[in-house]
Amino acid sequence: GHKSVILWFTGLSGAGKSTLAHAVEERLYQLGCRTFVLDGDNVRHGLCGDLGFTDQDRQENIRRIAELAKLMLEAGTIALTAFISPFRAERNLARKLVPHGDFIEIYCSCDLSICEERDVKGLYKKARQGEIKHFTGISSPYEVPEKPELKVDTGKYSLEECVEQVLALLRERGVV
Ligand code: GGZ
Repeated sequence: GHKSVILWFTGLSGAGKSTLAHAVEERLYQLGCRTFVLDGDNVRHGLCGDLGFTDQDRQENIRRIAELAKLMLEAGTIALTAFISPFRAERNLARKLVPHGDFIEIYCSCDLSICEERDVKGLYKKARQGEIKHFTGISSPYEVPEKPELKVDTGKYSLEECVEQVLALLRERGVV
C-alpha cells in the first residue's frame, strides 16, 4: 500500500504543471499507486464549466478542486492537481482541508519570459494584445508560494530531472 497525499502543483500558464503532474503520475503508477490528475482539461469543462478567470471565479475554481482532491485523498488515491492557483489564500485553504502532512505544494518555478517565449497555445500573445483579459502574469497576479514543500525549477531543468526531484521528496516523506 501507499500513503495518500495531494500533490498540489502551482505556477504560471506554460510552466509545465500538467506535464510534470502526468509524468509523476506515470512513475507512481509503475510503483503500484492509485493516482488521479486533475487539471484544466478534466475540470474546467465540467465541474467548473461555469467559471471564468476573474479573481472570484479562480477562487471558486480552486475551492472546488480542493474539495475534490480531499475526497480523492479519502478514497485512498494520490491526487495530483495542476492549476495555476495564483492566490496564496486559496492554496492555504486547500492545505487546511486535509490532515497535516497530506498536502504537498509543488511550486513549478519558471520565469514569465520563458513561459511567454514558449507560448504553446498562443495565449500570452493574445493576452498582450488585450484579447484575453485577466491573464496570469500579464494582467492578473500570481502570488509566489512562500513555503512550498518543493520548488521545482521547470524553466531550467528537464522534465526527467523535475520528475526525479518530486519522486525524491515523496520517498523522503514516506509516500512511496
Ligand atoms: C490564465 C488562462 C486564462 C487566463 C485561459 N489566465 O496554459 P493553459 O491555458 O493550458 O493553462 C491556463 C489555464 C488556467 O486555468 P486554471 O484553472 O489553472 O487557473 S486558476 O488556477 O487560476 O483558476 C490557460 C487557460 O486556462 N487560460 N484564460 N485569463 N490562464
